[in-house]
Amino acid sequence: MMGQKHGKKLMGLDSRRQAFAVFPIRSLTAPRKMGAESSSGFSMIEMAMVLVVFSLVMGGLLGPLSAQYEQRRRAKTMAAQQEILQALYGFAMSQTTPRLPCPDADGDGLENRPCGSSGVAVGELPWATLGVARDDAWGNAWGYGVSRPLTGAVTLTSAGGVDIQNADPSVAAVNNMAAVVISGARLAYPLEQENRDGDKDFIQGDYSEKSTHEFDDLVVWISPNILKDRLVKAGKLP
Ligand SMILES: [Ca+2]
Ligand SMILES: [Ca+2]
Repeated sequence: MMGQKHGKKLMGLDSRRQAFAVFPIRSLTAPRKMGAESSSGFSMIEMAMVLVVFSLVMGGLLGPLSAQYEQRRRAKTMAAQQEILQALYGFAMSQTTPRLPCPDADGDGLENRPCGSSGVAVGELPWATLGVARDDAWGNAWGYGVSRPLTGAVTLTSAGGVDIQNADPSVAAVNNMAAVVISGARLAYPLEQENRDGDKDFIQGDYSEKSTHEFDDLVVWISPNILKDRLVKAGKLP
């Protein structure tokens, strides 16, 4: 009897164990599968929401961020242009006969002289001759125009020949300048063609994205009056 009871008990245990042995497999796999499905379903909704929020945030951030980078490039380029002007004044003072350098005509950064005696010589800035940055912040070579007579000698009676109109036609042009240095900046707009056509006329202006008035070139120049003043102060002109 005992043995039978014990045997039944054992059998009962075995069957419970079997039941447990089966149940955990079902109970652990089945609910997990459900959980996995529901959590992956939730994740997809969540992901979609995250993506929407992300794109909204990035859309809102990228515009100002790229504008900020662009602003930094413009500031860097304007600072480089001020250095170039100082280098041009320094170059003029350092010559036995004070003069401005000719443009670089073959891309080696050195002036190609002589470059004529009348009108305006146009080319790239002789950055290596001057010892300044080779490019603007966008990697463009600097454009350079110089009044040819001033590449021979600057005297107290020298006048320049570089004419710089304003992108805003209501603003007066600056005519008869000694030299001009141009950064094409980020884009080449139709208005800016005047800065690349190789003649004595150039165009400056405020940054503009206004349709048909787009302009982003950065243009600086040397007035012959300031050049002469510097040369007198340096004792190079009487
Ligand atoms: Ca431009
Ligand atoms: Ca022109």
